[in-house]
Amino acid sequence: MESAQVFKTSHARTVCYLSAEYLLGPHLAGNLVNLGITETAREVGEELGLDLDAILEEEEEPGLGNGGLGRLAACFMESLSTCHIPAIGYGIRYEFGIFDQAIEDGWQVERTDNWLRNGNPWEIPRPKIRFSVGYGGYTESYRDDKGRSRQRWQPASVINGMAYDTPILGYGTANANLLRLWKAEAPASFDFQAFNTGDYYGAVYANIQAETISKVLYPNDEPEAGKELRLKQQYFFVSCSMQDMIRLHLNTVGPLETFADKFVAQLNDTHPALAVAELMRLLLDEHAMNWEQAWDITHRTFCYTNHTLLPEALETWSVSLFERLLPRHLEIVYEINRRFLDEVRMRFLGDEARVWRMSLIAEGGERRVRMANLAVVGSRAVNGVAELHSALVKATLFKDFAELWPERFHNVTNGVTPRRFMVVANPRLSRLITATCGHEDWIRDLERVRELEAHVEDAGLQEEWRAVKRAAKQDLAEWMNQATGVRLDPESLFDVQAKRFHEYKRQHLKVLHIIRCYQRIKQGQSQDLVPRAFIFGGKAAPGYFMAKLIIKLINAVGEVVNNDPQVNGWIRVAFLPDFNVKNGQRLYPAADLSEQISLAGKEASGTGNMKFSMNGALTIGTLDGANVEIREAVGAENFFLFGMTAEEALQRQMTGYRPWEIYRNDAELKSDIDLINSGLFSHGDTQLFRPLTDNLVNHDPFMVLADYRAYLDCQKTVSETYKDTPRWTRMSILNVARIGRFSSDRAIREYAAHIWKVTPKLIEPAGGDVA
Ligand code: GL4
Repeated sequence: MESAQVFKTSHARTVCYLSAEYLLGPHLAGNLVNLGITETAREVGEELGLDLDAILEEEEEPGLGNGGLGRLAACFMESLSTCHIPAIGYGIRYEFGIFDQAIEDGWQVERTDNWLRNGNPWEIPRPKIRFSVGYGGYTESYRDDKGRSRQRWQPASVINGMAYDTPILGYGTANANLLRLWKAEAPASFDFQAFNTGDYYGAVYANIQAETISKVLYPNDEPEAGKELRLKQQYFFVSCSMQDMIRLHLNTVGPLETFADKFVAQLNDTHPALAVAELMRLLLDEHAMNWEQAWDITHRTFCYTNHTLLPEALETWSVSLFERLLPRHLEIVYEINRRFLDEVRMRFLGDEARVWRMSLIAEGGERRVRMANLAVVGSRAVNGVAELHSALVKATLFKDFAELWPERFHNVTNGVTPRRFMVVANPRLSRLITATCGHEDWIRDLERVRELEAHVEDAGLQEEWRAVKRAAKQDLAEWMNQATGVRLDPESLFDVQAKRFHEYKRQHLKVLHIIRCYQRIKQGQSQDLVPRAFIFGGKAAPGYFMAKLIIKLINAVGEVVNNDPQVNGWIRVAFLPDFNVKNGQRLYPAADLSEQISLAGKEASGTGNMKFSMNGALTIGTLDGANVEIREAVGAENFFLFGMTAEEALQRQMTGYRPWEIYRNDAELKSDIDLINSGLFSHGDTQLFRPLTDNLVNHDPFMVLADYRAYLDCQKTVSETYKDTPRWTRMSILNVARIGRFSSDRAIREYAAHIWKVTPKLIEPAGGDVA
């Protein structure tokens, strides 16, 4: 309340983060850390006979996101508060977040995530903050009281959005920002006409329809777009948010002419890109501005972050669906496009092919609205999420736009919050860092973990460092045994790949490595190996057949490997079910090796790579996403690099990639794939994994086979290095010591300075004290 009051009265410039996803994770532990009262809470709990850890275990996490993109939004909200930047996070209060994953007979099974079942003590319902949102209907021209010709929208149906606020605390500060999530509801009274004519059920049904809009999160990471309800969701939250921003502005600052000075709105990917058209509509139709004025404000308000280059994740909506749902917005998009394409034509005389490529409307075949183009045209800044990704954004996806507006394109490399992913997740390591550096300031200024570097040769520190890792591995082993019955040996190398399942992330490359280890041990060639526990975690989109088959394959290989006494002392395979924020917090501290093995050019950034490294895991990875910068930061000698570069991969695709030739020419690879096809992992069923193996041999869109040999060679280096315990420990310490750049505080400060042009506003605590 203090923050809200100060931001209001001081007219502080405010960041509005618009995101369809927030993967928050449990609140309690994070809030205790940020208030500096974890130990106090523990002691008070003890006096009352309550065990704090048991209480923390109980908390149901709000899983309102799929993966990296949603978790990034959560880290950013926490860093915005920590960095004292006035901000509001806008999103959707899904009644059902990301599904809970169970594993049955090795297959992923989805269960609904009923996170609100026992209520949600963290949110504040705001019944007075409600907006109506229209859909469908038609538009019409009319003359206003000054005789000017204007356009207005008569929607066919209207629903309400109500605000639910969750305070997001910063670390060691009184600053708190709001996460404002919208819940869809029927308008106050239901259809009385239907009610009066006796259609009671029909009238209530319409209400139920309204509420479906915020019912459930679409469970696709890198989604395949096109669902009508998803477009409704997007418009719903964007419309409520824009109306709320206008309300706030009118209530505090005043005239809308200064709207873009008060607010900057960050589009988290294209999911909220409709906000560009919605703000235009509100300014033109509801606030009677002319086009030039409205466009100037809109264009100065928005900035857009691109999070993926995968073509299937680039949102487009069929013009016919768009028109049916949002007829007024389509008119506005057409007018934006008309003016924009005139600009392109003037700049590139006669280049109609370029005009065709840049248009907000894809022509030829079914006409579609291109949301990414709308986001770029409607924003004053566009950024990618890692250096490589931002370069590819300019060179490929938005090449034409970067030629037209080079100054509009930026990079801001992602980061993650050290409060959750170090202090909360790994208290032992955090204590050791604090003891070694002699202060806790690294928690708010992660660059200061670099002070560890001075102690890297200290044998005492090395010893304690190993003990910390060992204890985390012991914890995870116990948890795993409870959850899955798989026994892991804490003495073995914990080799972890945890992230959403997607072919481009190449979990199947990891599986081929496991099968190779298995065969080598069976053939008595284990001399190059070290005992390893292969640990996977991650969800597959429920409709993504290949990803689900890879999960099944992992579990199938695990069943054979874990039950074969001949290899048991060497390797184990475990699948941690229901990878989410809470389970991630168990995993990151326990990892020795972090698998970041996507095909170069495909992973925009990755953030798991940062979380593992922060917890002292060494990375085996390709030159993809933020791996490139992590390797630069921690030192090439402390990173296991393998595989093609993005450029090499592209070259090879273009000159004709023939995976079957690799398959035929590499005897070990062939025998690994053939072993899958033999039915060994499927109780004799030789067909079960065929879709996967046939695809690898014949198409291999993510070039698993091309990187197989390099990956195995690199894994050999990993094993050799692991045998040299002091060396591995030094590398681990250096990974943590040099990871400071990858704090989300740094990312937020870059956005604030270069993109948002917003300055911190420190809140002085009123009354009570903040640690
Ligand atoms: C993602 C990227 O795939 C991931 O590399 C990135 O770290 C994350 C946050 O920027 O965004 N894009 C989509 S879509 N989902 C993601 O996780």
